[in-house]
Amino acid sequence: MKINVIGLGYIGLPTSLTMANAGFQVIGTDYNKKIVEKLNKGIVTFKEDGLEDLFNNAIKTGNITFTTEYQKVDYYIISVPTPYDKFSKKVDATYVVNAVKDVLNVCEDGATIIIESTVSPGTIEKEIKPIINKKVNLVHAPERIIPGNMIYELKHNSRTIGADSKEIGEKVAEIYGKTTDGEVVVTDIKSAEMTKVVENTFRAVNIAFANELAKICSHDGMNVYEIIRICNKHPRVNILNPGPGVGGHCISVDPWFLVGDYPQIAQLINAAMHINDSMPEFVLKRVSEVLEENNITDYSRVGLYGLTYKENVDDYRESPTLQLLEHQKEHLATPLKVYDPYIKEDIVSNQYHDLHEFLKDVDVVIIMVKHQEIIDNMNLLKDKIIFDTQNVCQLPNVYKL
Ligand code: SAJ
Repeated sequence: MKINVIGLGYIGLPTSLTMANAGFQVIGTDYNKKIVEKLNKGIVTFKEDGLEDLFNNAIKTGNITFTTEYQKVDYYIISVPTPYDKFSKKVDATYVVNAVKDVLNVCEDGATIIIESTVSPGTIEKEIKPIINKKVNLVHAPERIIPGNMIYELKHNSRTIGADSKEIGEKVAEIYGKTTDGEVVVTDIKSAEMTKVVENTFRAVNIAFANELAKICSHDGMNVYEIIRICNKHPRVNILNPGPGVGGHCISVDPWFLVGDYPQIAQLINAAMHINDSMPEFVLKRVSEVLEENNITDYSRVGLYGLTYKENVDDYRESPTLQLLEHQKEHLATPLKVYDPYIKEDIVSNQYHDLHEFLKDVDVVIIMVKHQEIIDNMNLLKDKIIFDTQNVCQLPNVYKL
């Protein structure tokens, strides 16, 4: 059985490799020539624990090839981005629609198109079904893997398969069952769409709760981490970690789909998203208080540690640091200095690529991301004023959220 995986990004690449390792014949397609060339040279295109091994094993099986062309096969897996429209907050399904159109140009009747990209409930009915001009089966199998632990989760997570017919759903479930030891649940398409968005919304709302607690505690001189630590000893309480904001292409995006589609109803979700979005500004406000307390007026010696949206990944999409810098541009003339061990190219001004150089040029360090590097090198900060948004620094001279 042949599978064509469309889109070789953060989800498509590991998915195609896992499928190949499970014994399927896989062709990975991406219209970005550079990605395909790199993969064909044996270079993995992003950093992720275990990805290189997965890649090397898949190549050894001889089951996988990479190309820019769409293929004539039995199964297609579409894993392309689904951003949201900043004004309407609704899902922008353009990439998925285009990928399906391209598949329809090459596939034969009887083929099955599995959409892994996250879409809001009803998108497949409203935007994909009207363009279907062949007898193909449409399935939604929303991806669920978490960056930082993707390879483990691909092998162990439960999967949701949404299909119009139980028979097709079961067939696709059988394929996914060969890649994961988690339960594979079959449902209808709209329910599958909804479950995925709900999962990420659940997390967004819970992070917002922790962030709001951080603001309340900060306002009234309480230690939010102490409060959460104690509350979480209750058998039915499990509060997440407050932080400098929410980034990435999932939790900071998907809940907006529900706000966009159900604006009158999704009140709690809307409030939660605004709370998370307010955190970079809150960090900036807290930092200005710290500077004032220390009689520092020169922002040019303030540095942000971390640019990625979370620890130990190289993905900086929608990252809290980028959000903070956007906000800072509007309010402060002096640009802050920035360093991240995972970002090799220059993406912002005043960016450093060496930790020691960075530390030489700053007196105040704002820990935005808890990369293992800074946890292992915390002693290098002992003479700095530290603002730790991640609660990882135990040094005496540290300020927290
Ligand atoms: N964050 C906090 N506090 C926390 C946890 C996270 O502030 O307690 C922040 C992170 O720093 C980051 C953001 O939230 O900026 C999101 O990080 P994350 O690790 O919670 O999740 P993602 O976006 O990397 O991956 C999520 C996962 N969804 C859920 O856990 C419900 C993953 O399983 C999905 O596959 C992924 O979204 C996706 O692609 O949709």
